Amino acid sequence: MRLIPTIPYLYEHAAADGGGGVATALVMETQCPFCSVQCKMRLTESGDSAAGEVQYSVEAKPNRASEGRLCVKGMNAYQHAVSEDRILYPLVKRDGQFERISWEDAMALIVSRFKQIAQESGVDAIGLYGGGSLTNETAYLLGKFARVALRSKYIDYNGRFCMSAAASAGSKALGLDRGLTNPLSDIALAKCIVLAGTNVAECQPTLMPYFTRAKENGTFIIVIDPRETGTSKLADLHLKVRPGMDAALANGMLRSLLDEGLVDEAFVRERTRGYDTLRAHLMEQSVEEIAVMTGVPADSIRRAALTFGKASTGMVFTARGVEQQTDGYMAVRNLLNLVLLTGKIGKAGCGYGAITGQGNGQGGREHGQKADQLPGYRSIENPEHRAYVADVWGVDPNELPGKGVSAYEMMEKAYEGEIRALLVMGSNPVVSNPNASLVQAAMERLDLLVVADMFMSETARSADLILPVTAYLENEGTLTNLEGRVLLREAHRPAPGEAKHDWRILCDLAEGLGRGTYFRYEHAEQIFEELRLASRGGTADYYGITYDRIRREEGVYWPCPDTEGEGVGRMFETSFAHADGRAELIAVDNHFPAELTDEAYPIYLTTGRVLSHYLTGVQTRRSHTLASRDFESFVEMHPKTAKQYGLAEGKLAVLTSRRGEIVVRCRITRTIREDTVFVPMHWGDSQNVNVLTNQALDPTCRMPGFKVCAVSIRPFIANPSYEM
Ligand SMILES: Nc1nc2c(c(=O)[nH]1)N[C@H]1C(S)=C(S)[C@@H](COP(=O)(O)OP(=O)(O)OC[C@H]3O[C@@H](n4cnc5c(=O)[nH]c(N)nc54)[C@H](O)[C@@H]3O)O[C@H]1N2
Ligand SMILES: Nc1nc2c(c(=O)[nH]1)N[C@H]1C(S)=C(S)[C@@H](COP(=O)(O)OP(=O)(O)OC[C@H]3O[C@@H](n4cnc5c(=O)[nH]c(N)nc54)[C@H](O)[C@@H]3O)O[C@H]1N2
Ligand code: SF4
Ligand SMILES: [Mo]
Repeated sequence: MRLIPTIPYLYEHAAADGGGGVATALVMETQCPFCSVQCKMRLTESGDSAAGEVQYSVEAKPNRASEGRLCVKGMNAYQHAVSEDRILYPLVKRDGQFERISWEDAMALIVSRFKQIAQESGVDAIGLYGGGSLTNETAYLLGKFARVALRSKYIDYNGRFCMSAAASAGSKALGLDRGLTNPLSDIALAKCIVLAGTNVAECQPTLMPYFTRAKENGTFIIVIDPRETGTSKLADLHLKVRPGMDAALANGMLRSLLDEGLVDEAFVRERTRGYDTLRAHLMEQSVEEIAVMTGVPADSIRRAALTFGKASTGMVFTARGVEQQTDGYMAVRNLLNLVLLTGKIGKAGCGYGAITGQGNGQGGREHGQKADQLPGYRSIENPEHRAYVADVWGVDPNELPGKGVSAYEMMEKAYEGEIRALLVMGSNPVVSNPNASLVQAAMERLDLLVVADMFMSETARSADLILPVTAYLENEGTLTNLEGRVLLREAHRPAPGEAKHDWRILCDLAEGLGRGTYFRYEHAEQIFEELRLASRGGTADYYGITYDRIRREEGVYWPCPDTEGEGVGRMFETSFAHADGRAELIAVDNHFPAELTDEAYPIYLTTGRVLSHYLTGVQTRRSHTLASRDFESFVEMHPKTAKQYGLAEGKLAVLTSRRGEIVVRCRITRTIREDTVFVPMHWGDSQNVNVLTNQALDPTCRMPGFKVCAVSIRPFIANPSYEM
């Protein structure tokens, strides 16, 4: 790997030290750019940059969540940031080729095209698409930019595919959505833990010791997953559910609780509403029928329910396995029913956690880059909320647009021509959206696609303009980890080439659009100061949090309405966040996936992650250490399934769904259900699994059903002797 050409400040250091080739070091206290744990680390860059000899060393730094651990992604996260693949200058596409363009010309071009498109088709013809890797400051500013600079209603972000089911379920059931309702330290106190559709071992590896510690204390761990994973190795009981059937499985568990008299009547009476309806609904459920639907034996369903119900303390965690379903909202609600009926929330060792995904998956969903949201988790449809935020922004509330549509629906609008220009900041939608072929076509049809990224992602390739942005080592800002703890990521490395901070790009564009007076910031902290005010009094209240306080306290939990008071670690100890203080129970039907298997497409496909790669792989594939661990995609398949379709370990398989086909290599393992195959999501082009996935959305939260669609499988080369 070659490093980006030269790092001027190292020259300066060398010269100051007496010049020519003297070794210097830059020590960076930073945090990992990848998952929601946000592990802290110290990165040291040393050597002689003049001679092109630069070395890096990484040390984990203790902080409360990671306790001084780093996983393999964190250890190697510097590699992509310093790689020569970084885009260093703005690029414009002319005659199908990218050419260097100055920032001034790039901005002038975007502004004139935005103005022209708005004039011809209205402001809603311009869309914005954000991401959960962006800092709170940028995410906040992106929302403000859409509503104040462009005044377009079309803004959404990749968190729609990530957090929307759990977020809407938490908001409706508990009155507030904060990923974990407890501090991580509560895990060791839980006597029974349900891990539903979450693969912590590969996705938040530095959290595993919390669960192993619990296990050492005798905690009973129940894993719900169609596959065996690093996480299921912890399980005392593994329910290998048929993909998409978690809501039904939870009904089986709830009915068993009722049958055994394990409902916490006092808690249900005093702290919830809706029990009578739920009870009547559960009395109509049959555990035997549910066993057939879900593929989980009735005995196992009862055992899981009894163990959880009888345990003195317990926690339920969900992640994308349960949530990325066309009934993801309801599936999470039913697992929340389990928590609430047993009274296991708001006490030490009791609670619910939706394990957040992206680095700022939590903060990114709170401050306005979602179609229907204003800062502080306020609603763009609520007149009081609009008035409050408009006042902070100094605009007339009537100027603020209404709510737009969800991420995939924006892609459909681009395909249909209603959205004509799109600015993508912090996402690679061509690989991460369902039904990716339509999304690719939508990008091609846009009159103007602007992508702000560090790399030439699959989406950037289709862009008319690419704007180079700073990476985590260069861009200061706050991120909120999976516990709801707001952390400050300091930045020490100068931007390479002409890369700019995301927020700076938004300010410059606003200036060009004649709305610069609302976007005058010199540094990230000024944006955070405004965010504090804009979130004040909202459910995600950051008012009491300041950069200085975060530095002093190593992170502060929200809600934190007061600069003196503590943030809240364990939530709902005495009341829930609804006006009446109660949590809401709800009757949930036994939903089936939007697409069932049939003769033509006889196998379920589920998708997810592996340890060494991150999301669409744009960053991790540019790290030689990580890329070499898994250099291509694969399909995980049971030996019986492989035999049935003429496949074997290492052979290439063609997977076909109603939407398209991909070619991936077989990994044969007994650890997956026979009716299901698994393909990771980290590769694009001919290995992009989202070419296969179904665009059907959850009716409540608009989450796509990434975790189940129907496919057929065949060998890539029918005669095995020809295979490479
Ligand atoms: N290494 C790595 N870590 C990551 C990421 C990454 O890309 N790579 N991404 C980050 C992000 S943004 C996210 S959102 C999180 C995701 O974290 P997770 O949600 O834990 O990860 P996934 O692998 O998508 O899915 C989890 C499990 O769900 C199972 N599953 C599939 N279908 C079903 C089903 O129908 N029901 C149930 N109960 N389980 C099912 C899969 O087999 C898988 O083991 O990880 C974060 N951490
Ligand atoms: N089939 C299937 N599809 C899925 C999922 C699944 O489980 N299965 N999971 C879904 C989930 S949970 C998620 S979160 C999405 C994620 O999907 P994407 O949003 O597409 O994920 P990333 O690969 O993180 O893309 C981020 C892009 O932004 C760039 N980037 C990183 N940091 C910054 C920054 O600070 N500023 C800017 N401007 N750019 C930056 C990266 O280089 C990269 O190109 O995928 C979803 N898609
Ligand atoms: S990927 Fe997640 S667990 Fe691994 S070092 Fe980064 S923040 Fe920590
Ligand atoms: Mo995610």
